[in-house]
Amino acid sequence: SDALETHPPGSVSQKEHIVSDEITREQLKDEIIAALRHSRGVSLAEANNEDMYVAVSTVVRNLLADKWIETREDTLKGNTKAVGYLSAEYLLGTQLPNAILNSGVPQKVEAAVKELGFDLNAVEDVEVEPGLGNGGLGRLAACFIDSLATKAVPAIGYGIRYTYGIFRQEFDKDGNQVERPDYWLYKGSPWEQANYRREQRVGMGGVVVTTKDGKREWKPAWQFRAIPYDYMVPGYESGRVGTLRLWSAKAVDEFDLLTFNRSQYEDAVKGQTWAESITKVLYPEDSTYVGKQLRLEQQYFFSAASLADAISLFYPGEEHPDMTTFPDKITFQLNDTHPVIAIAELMRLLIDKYGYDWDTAFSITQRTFNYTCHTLLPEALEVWDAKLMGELLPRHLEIIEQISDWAAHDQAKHGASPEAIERMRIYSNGRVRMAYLATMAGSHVNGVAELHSQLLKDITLKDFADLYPSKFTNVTNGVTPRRFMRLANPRLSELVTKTLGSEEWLNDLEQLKGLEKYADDPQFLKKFAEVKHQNKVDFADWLKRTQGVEIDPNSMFDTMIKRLHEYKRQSMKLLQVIALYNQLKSGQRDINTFQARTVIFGAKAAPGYAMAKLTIRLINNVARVVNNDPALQGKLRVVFIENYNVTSAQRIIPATDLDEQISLAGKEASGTSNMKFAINGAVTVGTLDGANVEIRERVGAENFFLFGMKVEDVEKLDGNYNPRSYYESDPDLKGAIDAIASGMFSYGDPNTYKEFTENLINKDPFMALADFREYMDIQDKIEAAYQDKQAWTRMGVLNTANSGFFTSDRSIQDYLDRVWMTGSLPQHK
Ligand code: T68
Repeated sequence: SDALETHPPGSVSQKEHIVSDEITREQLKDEIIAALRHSRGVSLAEANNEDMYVAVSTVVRNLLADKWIETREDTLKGNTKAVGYLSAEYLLGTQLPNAILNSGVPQKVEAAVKELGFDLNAVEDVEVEPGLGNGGLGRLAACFIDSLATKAVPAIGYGIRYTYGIFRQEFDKDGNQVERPDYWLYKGSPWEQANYRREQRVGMGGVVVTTKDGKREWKPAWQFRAIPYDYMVPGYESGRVGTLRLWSAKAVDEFDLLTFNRSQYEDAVKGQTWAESITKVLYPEDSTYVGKQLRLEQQYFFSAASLADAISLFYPGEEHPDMTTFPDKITFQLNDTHPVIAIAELMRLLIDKYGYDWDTAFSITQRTFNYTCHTLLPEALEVWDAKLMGELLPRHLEIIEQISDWAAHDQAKHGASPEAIERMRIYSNGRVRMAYLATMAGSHVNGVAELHSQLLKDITLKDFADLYPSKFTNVTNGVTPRRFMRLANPRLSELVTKTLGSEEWLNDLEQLKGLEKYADDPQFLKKFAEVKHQNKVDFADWLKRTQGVEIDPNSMFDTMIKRLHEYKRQSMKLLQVIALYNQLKSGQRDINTFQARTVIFGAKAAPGYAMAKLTIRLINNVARVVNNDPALQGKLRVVFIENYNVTSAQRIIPATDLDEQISLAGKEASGTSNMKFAINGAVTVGTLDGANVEIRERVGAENFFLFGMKVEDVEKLDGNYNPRSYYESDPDLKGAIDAIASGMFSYGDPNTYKEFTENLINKDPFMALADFREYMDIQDKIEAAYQDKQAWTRMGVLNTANSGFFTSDRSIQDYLDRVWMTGSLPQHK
């Protein structure tokens, strides 16, 4: 009945169905040629890679269309409670390779493209990835919708279709990060489909009035159109295709028509632009809260549109739906606090629109929502200025005030002290605390790794956990092995499949355990090492091609890829590199016996985060100095991948020997690249932080290089930490910091990095100096271990074999069992 019956842009097939499993290679070729002609207006002879990219994408979409429609129909039957995943970010990565893999006929597609005279890799390279997220949180959402589809869970991912995704990073001649707009849609996207029949209206501003019958009614000052753009989310071998629905803002036409006369024409056009500005750009801050009005507008815009969509999907055409059944039809997962305003919106709809009393409305709301927290940093918690919220969403603020009072009451009933109740206030002193709102007005709260969930209970949300212990649970993050193993590392995937005898491990990742028995098989180790080497050669070629940098595939690839943040401690890694450099230069370390290393960084910094940007500049300049010093004979190299994103992660991870996960204990909620590296057979050097703890437990302490303070040590040191004492007592550390301060990496200018060095010596908020010595020492152990190539490879094998737990399929199963209390649709193969 609803949506999506229109053909995708450029659709060519007038046939009823293309049944993917039955299609032949010849038919595929015909379809592709037809798509070239009809959607691109070119013949096969004229077509370039871009034409081919669009044509193949169109044909693959067509292959998936029936399953998409069928999955939607089965979801809406309502026999199995659906999942609504609410996330302001989805860091999807490229779509074509994943869609081909999940089309059911990947070999036929590959063969067809080849026989048409094209190189599929080159065709795939045309795609610009939608960078609709900052980092871990957005990528997690993308892994989760992949796993939901693969596990045949009826689900809709809801989010925002930003016109500009995360900025494209360039380095200027001084090594500074320059942010360029990411207009990823400049050539359109064959993967999205505007779905006008499911358009919604979202209001903002205005006033609340009391009606004659004593009800409160919100009169918004203005309205926006919310246009959904739908993306297929093909499951791996599940016969299911889920939906990602991203909202785009547009002006309401009527208003334009009203103002459309000669004098007001300009104003009307302005209104249009202004409306569209809501979904214009992704905020590039990944870990500090910015209380910008536009951000709250984005949050409310997509939350309100998504709720309205869900209600109209499950109660089509009903003016007075029985909303007491809503939580049995769909459960909403709040990905961090960004969509938490949805709680107040559902309350508003239930009370003001559908006429429920407060208690009934609150009970429905509580049963509908669950909340995932992704941080421990206090500065990341969203606390909205009540005045701002009241101007934008006056009725919602009223409702939140009421929830806040209800919460205080309920806490008292549960025996909380007046002081505790004060600390737990959702709304006080002109501030609205979104994490507290989510905790009180939803059923479950979860952290994203065991340690993180424990710290949430012990510190961040302690008062709540003491009162409502059963609300709190853990769901350790996971990553999709389809993208991060099968697509990113085809060589290792093939070796695993041959060794295990089937491809079942790809949706039952614990089967990797079967590799353990080959950990001492020299033949297998040789093949495993060969895979890694080939991946390194490929990566070196790619780096040469794209950045003009040459690296040696025989050196150890030592990688740190993640957002740039002081708590993650890229600075500590850099100090180690400089200390190494000093030792090699002074002869304290023998260049002849030194294990050649390529240190690979990839990181974007929030544009307003000065220290992070200064660190980027320094890394680039250390690279310049080190890489051009002939005394090192090329044995130590530093490379900074420009514009690190999902696409480059897929190239770097399979080529890495050593993975750096060196955050200060208690700061990284989970980390997810650590999981991707382990699955791909890299060895981790890391602190006991986030999911590192669980990775180490599973892969074995002897296959993980642990160093640094534990959470308890950090707590003890807090308050009387004196970084200068470490600086003064450790010659390597002093030498590294002094080298920076001397101007060695700034053409002799001692001022360029003054803030960097002074900050470390005097403040060092994330205690890099305290962990430096242990970090240097563990790096020596790593260097020694790497000399025994077979032993090193064995460690890699045991990492791969024991990382099956870290599939996002398992995370989703945990959510199903512990949070959502729902299951799967029958799989339709
Ligand atoms: C990350 N958080 C955690 N936040 O840092 C990481 N924040 O430990 C964890 O593995 C990952 O989430 C998945 O759980 C983020 O990535 C953001 O990107 C973000 C964006 C906007 C506002 C706040």
